[in-house]
Amino acid sequence: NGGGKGGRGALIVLEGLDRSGKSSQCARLLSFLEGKGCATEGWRFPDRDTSVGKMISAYLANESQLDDRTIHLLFSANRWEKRSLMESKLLGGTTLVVDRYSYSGVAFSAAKGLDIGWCKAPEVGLLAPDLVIYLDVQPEKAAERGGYGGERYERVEFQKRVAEHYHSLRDLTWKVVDGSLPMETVEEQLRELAMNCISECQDKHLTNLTW
Ligand code: NYM
Ligand code: MG
Repeated sequence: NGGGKGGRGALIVLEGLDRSGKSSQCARLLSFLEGKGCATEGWRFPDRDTSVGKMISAYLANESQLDDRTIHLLFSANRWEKRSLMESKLLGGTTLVVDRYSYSGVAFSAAKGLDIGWCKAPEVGLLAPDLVIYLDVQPEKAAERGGYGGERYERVEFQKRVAEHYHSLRDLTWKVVDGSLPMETVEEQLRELAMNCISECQDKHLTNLTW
């Protein structure tokens, strides 16, 4: 834990549209923190390795059809099934860099027209992040980057609605980083945010998402 003895790890979440650069930045941040001697793991949601995650993955690949509320609850269940491991890692001093979390859950489902309050409800009681970094990229710009893999939701019109919902979820604790800046600039900003967060959260208790 960055040299601090006995402190807990930080729960650091990266959010953003598809093709906003989250996954690359998570990987870069992870190797930076490891290089600093900080106990760190990279996580992502959906975690496609669990049995729930496999159902989600099949849905996203259009290999199965599921009712909108059903898939919403599966995404949430996929976080719940990792909650206790997440808590023990953090309490054991490991910082987690997480690619997507509850905010993806709410923003993507609400973009389909589901009620926001209904979407938030199953997330209550999951661990609250110490830091949420939103990689801000215009939907059109993200689409231009190419590499939408043809999964469900990977259409610019849909991503625009997701962006609006992300916008309404932002609160004072979010750090918005301009994801259209050069990769190295974004990387530098993330390093600083993460290092500050890790040192500050040492004396803070873990809390739950309330919403
Ligand atoms: N997604 C992700 C949701 O709709 N709800 C969620 O709770 C989460 C975590 O899954 N388009 C969507 C956002 C993405 C898709 O994620 C797959 P990724 O990071 O592209 O593997
Ligand atoms: Mg994707």
